[in-house]
Amino acid sequence: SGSRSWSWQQYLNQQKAEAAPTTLFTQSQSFPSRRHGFKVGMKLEGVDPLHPSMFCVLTVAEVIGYRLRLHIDGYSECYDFWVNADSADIRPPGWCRDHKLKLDPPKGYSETEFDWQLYLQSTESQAAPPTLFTCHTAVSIHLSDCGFNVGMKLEAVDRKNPGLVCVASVSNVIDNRFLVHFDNWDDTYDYWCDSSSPYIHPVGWCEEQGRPLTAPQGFPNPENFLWEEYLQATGSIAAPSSAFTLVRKPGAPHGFQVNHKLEAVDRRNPMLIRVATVTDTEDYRVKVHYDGWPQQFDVWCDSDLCDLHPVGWCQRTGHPLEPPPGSSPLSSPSQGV
Ligand code: MLY
Repeated sequence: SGSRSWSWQQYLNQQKAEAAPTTLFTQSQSFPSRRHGFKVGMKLEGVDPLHPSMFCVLTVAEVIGYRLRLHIDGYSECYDFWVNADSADIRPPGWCRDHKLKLDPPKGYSETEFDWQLYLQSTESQAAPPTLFTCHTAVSIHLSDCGFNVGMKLEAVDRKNPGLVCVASVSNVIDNRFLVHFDNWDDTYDYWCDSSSPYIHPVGWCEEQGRPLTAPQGFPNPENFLWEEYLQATGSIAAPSSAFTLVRKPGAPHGFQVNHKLEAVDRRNPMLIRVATVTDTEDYRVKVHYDGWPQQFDVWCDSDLCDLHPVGWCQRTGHPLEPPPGSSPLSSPSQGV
């Protein structure tokens, strides 16, 4: 009931604050251009968020507005995760086979014995039709050359340890996105990005910048790491510097400003979207404060994170919006207060 009578317009007036302009949001953060057709029970393939190198078998477990809770078949519900319906990380059944990618089968199935047709029959479930996916297979053929190929080496920020720039490889390429993998580390540090990511640099960047480069795990005397020798020893080539397309402008290129209001997925309870405020900015990141919550819950995120949305997104997509707890109850015309 609280959320029914809560209104952004009144809240913005009362707080003397501004909504972050919709032009600052990327396409995947903005208002969707069409309805989605996903239904609970449909099966699909997608990237495992905890192991970004793996595609796994998923079931739509819950649909709220434009967001889907996905379940990894055969595994505990504690691994369920939320995506927007237009996520680039989800694909229709058969997609991995068609693209010669390894699909991690549901727990209990071996890779060789897993067969989608039989699986759909035995689980009496429906494959999510390919038309529901934003990234159609046909498109990928045209966009395939992003300049990064599997095996190419680069220098990349370890986003779990953002102080480190490390020796890394391109370990997969899909459409215009590729998977960054850190040499000799497990895939839990991997991430998907495109050629404009601020977290990737060509071989030699650290030396040029006078910054330390973190050698591959277990590298004998890492302080003597030399790219030339390493490329030769591993029989690999550097990603060409022309493939890195970030054009760096000074200042915060995203345009978000302190006090801009927006709607943000709650990082601790990703089922919820909250009224939020930008409280600090960096070149490619914003600090998000959940209105009405202590500052200790503030989170830094990439400005293009698909869990940030313009004011009005929840209403437009049919998702509940969590108003600030304890915000003074606002009057609504229907209540005549
Ligand atoms: N202290 C961390 C550092 C891991 C860094 C991994 N990067 C380079 C991919 C640890 O040892 O877990």
